[in-house]
Amino acid sequence: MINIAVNIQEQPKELLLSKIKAREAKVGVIGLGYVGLPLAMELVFAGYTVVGIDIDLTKVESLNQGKSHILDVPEEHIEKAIQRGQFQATDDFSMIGELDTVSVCVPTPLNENQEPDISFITFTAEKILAHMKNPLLILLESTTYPGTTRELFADKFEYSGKRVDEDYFLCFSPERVDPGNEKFQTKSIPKVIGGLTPGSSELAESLYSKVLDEVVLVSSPETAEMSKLLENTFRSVNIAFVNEMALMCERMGLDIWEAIDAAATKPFGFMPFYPGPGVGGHCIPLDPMYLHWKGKQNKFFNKFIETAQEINMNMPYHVVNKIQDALNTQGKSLKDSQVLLVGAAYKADINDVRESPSLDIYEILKKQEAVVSVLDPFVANFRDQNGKLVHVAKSDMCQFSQYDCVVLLTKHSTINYDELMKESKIIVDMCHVYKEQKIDKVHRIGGGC
Ligand code: SAJ
Repeated sequence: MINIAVNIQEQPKELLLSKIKAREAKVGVIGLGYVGLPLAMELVFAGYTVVGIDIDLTKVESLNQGKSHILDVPEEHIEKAIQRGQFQATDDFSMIGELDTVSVCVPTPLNENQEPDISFITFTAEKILAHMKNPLLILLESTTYPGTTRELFADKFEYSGKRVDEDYFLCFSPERVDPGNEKFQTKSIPKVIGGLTPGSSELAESLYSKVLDEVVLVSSPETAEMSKLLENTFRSVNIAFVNEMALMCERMGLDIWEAIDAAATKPFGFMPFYPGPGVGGHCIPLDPMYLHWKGKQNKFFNKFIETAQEINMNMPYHVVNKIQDALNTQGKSLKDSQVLLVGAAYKADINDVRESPSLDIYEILKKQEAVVSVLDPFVANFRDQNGKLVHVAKSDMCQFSQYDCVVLLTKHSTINYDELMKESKIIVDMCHVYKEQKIDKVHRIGGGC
């Protein structure tokens, strides 16, 4: 009996499982951005001691001073975690040697050819391989194409002599963080987990079920990778669909917004999406291209993704055409006209400008020699395509009447739209602020006018 007991205890999975259950496992999070930092705090709240690892020393130092660079993570959470000795940030990857589990939350951008850039994942996998000591549970969270977890982790680890279920356990568990979403934060969003082996799934479920409200196990890392891309490609395609419907309604003199609201009264079989100036953010413009790329590797050309990407990427040009048409009604051209863009952020009430269509519209207008200003209560500045810093005005410093055209791009809740309506000469409304259908000076996307 003793021998059997000794054997069970020596099994890497059992050992790790008991550490996780006892909250004795030392857990790590690599990448302390809008995904990694909230996850690190949830692991702390669940009673674990967390090491946060990031390549950005400025971020590391500010975190260790108890500061937060993520709007959704209050500073007092970080301060308390540090005071209790439950959290430390570092740029020293050798700390991986002390860990029992590590969640990888690094960026997966596109390169200049609109193809996956997996350099951050590759870099992190190499660091883990170089520094890991104990049997390590690895959870890749970064949105990526099906096959990444197996190809960039498992294959590399096995080739170097590491054995799954002995030296490491491996899962893909897609991040589903929606920055600024007060209703759904990290803890309350169901977490999909696809393990390389049953042991990997069991360990990941054991850890995350203590941290998050709901865990959803699937049969493989590839299924988990695919599920995340399916979610966001669904969104991209439907946004493109409604953008094209908006252009059609403009051509037909119909009001797309009224049509959507009417369709949305159907209690089943319909889900409203809304036209806009284009698709921004770190997910929707990028994730479908990961799937498109992997499809091509399998000789499958996904026309839906390509068409959606084309429609969404053309919306900024449509906005500039609407501005041009609006100025024409006053006998003006774009050149030398004073144009104010209201909203630099890619969606309301956040400060994120990544892939924001507002920045594309800014560049197109500059090329047409318009005089462009930008207003955004949440964004202080951004860099233009040449890397030049563009200062952004705050709403209370803006005289709307001084502009030939005011363009509403992001529906921030803190802007005084009544004052804007009163003072502006012409308005191009891309985010349905003014619902009235017939106001001469308001030009709406998908509007009846
Ligand atoms: N957009 C439209 N019309 C719509 C919805 C969005 O034009 O009907 C535009 C937005 O203005 C924005 C872009 O699309 O520019 C993306 O908007 P989003 O609401 O999808 O917000 P994101 O980019 O923050 O997407 C995240 C995603 N979360 C993750 O990937 C973990 C996405 O899966 C969520 O569905 C989304 O948040 C959400 O629902 O808020």
